[in-house]
Amino acid sequence: MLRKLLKASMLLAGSAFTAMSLSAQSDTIIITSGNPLFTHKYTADPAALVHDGVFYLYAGHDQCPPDRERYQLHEWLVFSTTDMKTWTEHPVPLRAKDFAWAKGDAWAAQVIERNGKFYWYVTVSHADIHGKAIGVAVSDSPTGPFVDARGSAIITNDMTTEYTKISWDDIDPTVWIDDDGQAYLIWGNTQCYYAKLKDNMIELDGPVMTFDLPRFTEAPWIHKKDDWYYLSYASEFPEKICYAMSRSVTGPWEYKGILNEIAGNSNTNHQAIIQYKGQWYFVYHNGAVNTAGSSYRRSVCIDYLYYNEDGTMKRVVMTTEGVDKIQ
Ligand code: FUB
Repeated sequence: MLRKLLKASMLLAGSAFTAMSLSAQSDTIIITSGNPLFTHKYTADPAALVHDGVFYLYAGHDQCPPDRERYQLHEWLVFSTTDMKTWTEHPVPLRAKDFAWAKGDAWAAQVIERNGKFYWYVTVSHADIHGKAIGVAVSDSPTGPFVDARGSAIITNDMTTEYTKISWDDIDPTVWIDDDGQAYLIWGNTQCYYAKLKDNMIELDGPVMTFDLPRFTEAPWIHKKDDWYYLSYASEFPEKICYAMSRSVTGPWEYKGILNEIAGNSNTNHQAIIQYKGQWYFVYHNGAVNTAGSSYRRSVCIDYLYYNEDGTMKRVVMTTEGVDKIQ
């Protein structure tokens, strides 16, 4: 670790945007000063993982050129911290082109660990089957490098046409391993889908099923606290984050309302929720970095998440100060 730190170059948040199009070749230390976290490149669609006492943040890299207004992401990024202020950006761990069957679009994704391996479920566009698809990559390390675990998509658009004819409904995977060891893949746009995963984490173990969630747009995320399961998701457009609660990961889900309001200057508002060192964190993105931030040039932010005594969640207060340094 010490050698890595010595090798790393220092990059202060708030520095010029010249590194935006560069890929990290070695570990880079970034001292963050608030929200948005990073100002040297655009980061979107956060996912979070805590492993061996380290907080890992995964994000898509928004690379939309100045003369375009569209989602343009070719790779995913990984950052880690142990104090919530000093972040290490690791070399790019995975690109859309690492899936030979995909034609691009590094959309939302999530990493989960099982039996010492790290599985990264990603959204991409399929090269041969019209529409978005979900792939899964694997690594022995949370920072990669990751490789395609199957050589094919685990979910394709033609598997869900009975629910909706749109081509972008098979996006935004989240994965949950329940207390009995059963893993679930949950995803969707317009319709929220779920399916059991086999123990190998790279094959479905049953049919595609659906959750009924009011005004569901996309970005499902499952977490659990005490005996409650929480399914948070992006709702309507521009997106707020809403959530539902259940005693079981397969529902039924009871809608509980808005968790986070529309995030500044971005139509999307893609959340991850995780506990680290005793504190709950709400990770999301907005379009508020520098003067060029927008719905297609997004930036990850982190704020605190608090619960009420009955287990419901308090509405998130989005801040520019962000969260405090911890030991
Ligand atoms: O980044 C592309 C798409 O925008 C994601 O897949 C959605 O969740 C939305 O944030």
